[in-house]
Amino acid sequence: MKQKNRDQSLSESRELDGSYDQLTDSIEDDFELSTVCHRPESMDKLEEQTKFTKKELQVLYRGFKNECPSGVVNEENFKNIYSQFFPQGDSSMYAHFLFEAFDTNKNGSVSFEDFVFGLSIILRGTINDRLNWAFNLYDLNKDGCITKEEMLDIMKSIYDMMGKYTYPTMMDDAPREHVESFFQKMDQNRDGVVTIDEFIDSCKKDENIMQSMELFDNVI
Ligand SMILES: [Ca+2]
Ligand SMILES: [Ca+2]
Ligand SMILES: [Ca+2]
Repeated sequence: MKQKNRDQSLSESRELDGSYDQLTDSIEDDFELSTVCHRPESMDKLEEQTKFTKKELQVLYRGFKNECPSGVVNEENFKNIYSQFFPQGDSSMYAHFLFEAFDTNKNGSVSFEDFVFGLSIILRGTINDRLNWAFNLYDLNKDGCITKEEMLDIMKSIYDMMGKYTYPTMMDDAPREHVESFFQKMDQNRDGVVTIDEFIDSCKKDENIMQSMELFDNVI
């Protein structure tokens, strides 16, 4: 009896919301197809290489496929997705930097693998893993050190993303001041660039940075 009721309401909801069901069904089929037929080892491998369970990877994959049915994200898709989260500002520059940090094999697209490797570090990595990832994000030309100009570009892109309402025009100097104070702290040997060792060491000494990292631990 109970079963029957459930089936009944299920079929009713199917009728009401047929298109949605079709969509989720096809995503699920897609997922099974690609796991079973195309890449049987890939999910197992990803589970080994990341800090996600297979179940979590499946959920992430479904979301990824939903946003990007082709299975890869190019920079423009990435910017579009990102702009939805920051409608009040211009997130395109920051999204560009972030895209380059996610696209680890530098082929101009972020695959599901690129995506979960990055996410695994950001959300579940050790403090050192996360700081390494952040360093790579800030090191815009990926030459192994962060210049003041690179940090300023990143900082401006973050201010742009947050929008003019959050940071009114009278605070136009804010990014530069922010960078100056960061650099004071981080460039320990005063040679004008921040190396990975200086970066990790100064971040670990900074309570604010450490606290914002712990935030992730509490959310996920
Ligand atoms: Ca890639
Ligand atoms: Ca650099
Ligand atoms: Ca230095």
